[in-house]
Amino acid sequence: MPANLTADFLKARERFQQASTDEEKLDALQEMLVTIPKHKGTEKMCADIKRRIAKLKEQEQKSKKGRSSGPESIEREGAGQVVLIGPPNTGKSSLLAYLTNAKPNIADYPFSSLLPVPGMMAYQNIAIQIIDLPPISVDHSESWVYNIIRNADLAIIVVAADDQDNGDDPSAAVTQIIEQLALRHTLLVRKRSGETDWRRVEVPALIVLNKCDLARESYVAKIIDRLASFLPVLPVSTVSGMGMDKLPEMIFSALNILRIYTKLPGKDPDLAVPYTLPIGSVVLDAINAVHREFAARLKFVRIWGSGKFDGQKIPTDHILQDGDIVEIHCF
Ligand SMILES: Nc1nc2c(ncn2[C@@H]2O[C@H](COP(=O)(O)OP(=O)(O)OP(=O)(O)O)[C@@H](O)[C@H]2O)c(=O)[nH]1
Ligand SMILES: [Mg+2]
Repeated sequence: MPANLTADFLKARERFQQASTDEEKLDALQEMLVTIPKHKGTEKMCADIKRRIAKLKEQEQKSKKGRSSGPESIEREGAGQVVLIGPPNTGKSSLLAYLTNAKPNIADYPFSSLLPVPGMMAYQNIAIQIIDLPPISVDHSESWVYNIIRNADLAIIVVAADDQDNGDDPSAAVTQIIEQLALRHTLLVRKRSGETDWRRVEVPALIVLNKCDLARESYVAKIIDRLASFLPVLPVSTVSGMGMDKLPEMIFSALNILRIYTKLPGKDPDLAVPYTLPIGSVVLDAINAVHREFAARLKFVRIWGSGKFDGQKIPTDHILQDGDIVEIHCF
């Protein structure tokens, strides 16, 4: 049976044949698997592509295990992972130092950060991880920077308002960052659409316009207007502190998470340590977060929260709200 291969498939196969690294090969093979017409005549080819993908993934896993995690890999901590990205010298490291106890290198020359620096930001009763990254520029960025961004829960593009008299427009810098990431199949979005595939990821993002202490109010207002057409934007200054009190709340709400508390029957809930789950999570997600085994041994769940459910038994597909308290009864 003729395979009727599409132009997209042939392009991907050519890319595979010319690939020099395993990463490039894997990328091309995955594209081949998506674009190959699925019918009886291509079954063998599909199986062959899948076998090659599995082999490359296995090799990748093995080499990852053998390698001790390098300085550019950051272990996830807290209720969410937020990355600070942007052009050189805009105040990314200064923001990290302001929001957390971390001590990144801050300097008045560009490209002063070479490695990621994590810190923990306290927000009410949770901690959110903030990672300061080296700057992104067209001809100077390393691939691990993009990998960290792809895996983040939220990206903050940091641009600066200090160049008002040179006609330098921060929205041009924002466009460039968005494009640089799009080239690497990483889309910065207001809200995830869920329309992604194995290669394309969506990362929710905000813009922080820093160094507003150095700019005229009218200039800041004009730039904010422009930036707001891309993503939500907040004007700040890490020197005067302007706007900085609003940033933690903005980060928390952009993370799209809710806090759930648990209690033992007859006892008060522990309100100091919430579980955090994505908005839209149901009671079963909370049960699994507390203990994987509880779902199998579940008798019933009572919930307190939003004023109307005090102590009521609820089904496991009940949608949770921020601040709900659940009491799990097991056999
Ligand atoms: N006036 C003013 N200066 C700032 C502000 N934020 C940071 N700076 C200064 O700007 C310079 C660059 O700050 P960094 O925090 O190192 O900037 P960065 O974006 O991390 O720089 P790279 O890592 O090189 O990309 C330093 O001299 C800071 O003191 C601000 O809000 N206002
Ligand atoms: Mg820096």
